[in-house]
Amino acid sequence: MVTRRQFIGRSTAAVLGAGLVSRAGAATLPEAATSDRATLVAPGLPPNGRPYHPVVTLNGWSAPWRMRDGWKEFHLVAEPVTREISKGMVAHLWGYNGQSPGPTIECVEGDKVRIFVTNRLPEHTTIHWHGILLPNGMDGVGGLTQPQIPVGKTFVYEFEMKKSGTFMYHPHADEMVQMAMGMMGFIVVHPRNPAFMRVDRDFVFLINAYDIDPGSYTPRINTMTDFNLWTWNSRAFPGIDSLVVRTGDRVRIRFGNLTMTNHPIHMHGYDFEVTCTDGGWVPKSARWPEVTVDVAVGQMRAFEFDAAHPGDWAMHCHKSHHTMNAMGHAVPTMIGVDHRGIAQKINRLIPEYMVMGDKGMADMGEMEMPLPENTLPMMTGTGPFGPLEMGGMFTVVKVRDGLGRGDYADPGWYAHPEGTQAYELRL
Ligand SMILES: [Cu+2]
Repeated sequence: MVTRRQFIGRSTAAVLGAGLVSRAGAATLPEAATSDRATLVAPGLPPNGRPYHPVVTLNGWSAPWRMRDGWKEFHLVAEPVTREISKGMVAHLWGYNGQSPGPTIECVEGDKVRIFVTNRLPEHTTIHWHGILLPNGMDGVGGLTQPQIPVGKTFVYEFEMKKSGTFMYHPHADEMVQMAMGMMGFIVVHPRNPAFMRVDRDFVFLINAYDIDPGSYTPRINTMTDFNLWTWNSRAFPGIDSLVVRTGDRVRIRFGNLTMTNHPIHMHGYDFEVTCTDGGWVPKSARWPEVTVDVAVGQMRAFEFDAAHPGDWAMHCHKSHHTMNAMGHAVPTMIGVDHRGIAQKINRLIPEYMVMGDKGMADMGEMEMPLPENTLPMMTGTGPFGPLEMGGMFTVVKVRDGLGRGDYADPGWYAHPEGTQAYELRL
């Protein structure tokens, strides 16, 4: 775990050391902090400007800013990045400031923001600020509201954050390619009144998907629906951070969908209400209880609950193919097929041949078969009771008594109180 101070210190050194900021540019360009890792950075309080309660980006971090003449200045660098999708697999993506997604931008309603966007991609780009109310010329649609940002150039976006809420940023230039390559980031505009919609823990992530053939590193950018890696913040289970929560906390979980299909996000153990969309806060009178919230392509949702029930509560996309990692979808169903005779014959020719899938696919979760280079097992992850048989868009909300206020460290597995767990009937 790296503190924000260490983080900024190290990244400043890295940026200056690499000579990325010219002497002339340094006078006007704020530093572009960069990260080469996929670990959660526990939030720190804002060092200046209006006060707010920061969000926690799963497997990510928030961008530092510079205050100058009443403007909050951020610097995003669009560039090729390397992202670890989960242990055992890395992807060559495009992103911002060293990672995909880019750093979360946090600011406060009423802030004037100036965002410098430097293009270090091999082709032009722009950034669109999804859901933000702003002057038309700041909307970032290449060709429509501005010229594309050429390779090597920096453009400046300036606007006032007129309303608080849940937003995101992504290119509006060669969009299919650039989003398939991982270019996106989260924006949170906090309410001017810190007591409004106040929560104790506020988690954010973007829903994305990649199609990366086993043994390769770069996504297939022309894939429309048949992706093989279903990710949150470009991470697949078991690489996705747990959401660590203290019993009694008011919790908000915000997510946006930049894939090519909808995702019904389901959390166990609680009912909750959607309190915010990318259109704004949902009035109390318009909310209803849910345990699954569907998020369509290009939508954002935030739901809230009071963490009254300790435990390890699964949270996942309810499309069961989205809780699997790389797999072939054209494999025949083997359930019920009697292949005893044929297996013996094949074994004479190929001694390693195994019969699989005739009773279901659960054995895939246990078996440690050799995999091709740079891919993830279809079903993986181990819990206190054995294989979880999951992958992709799955993680655990860990609700625990007595955690510290800013403590997001993994508390381990839940210890079930006696008499509260399913048990085997022994006659
Ligand atoms: Cu899904």
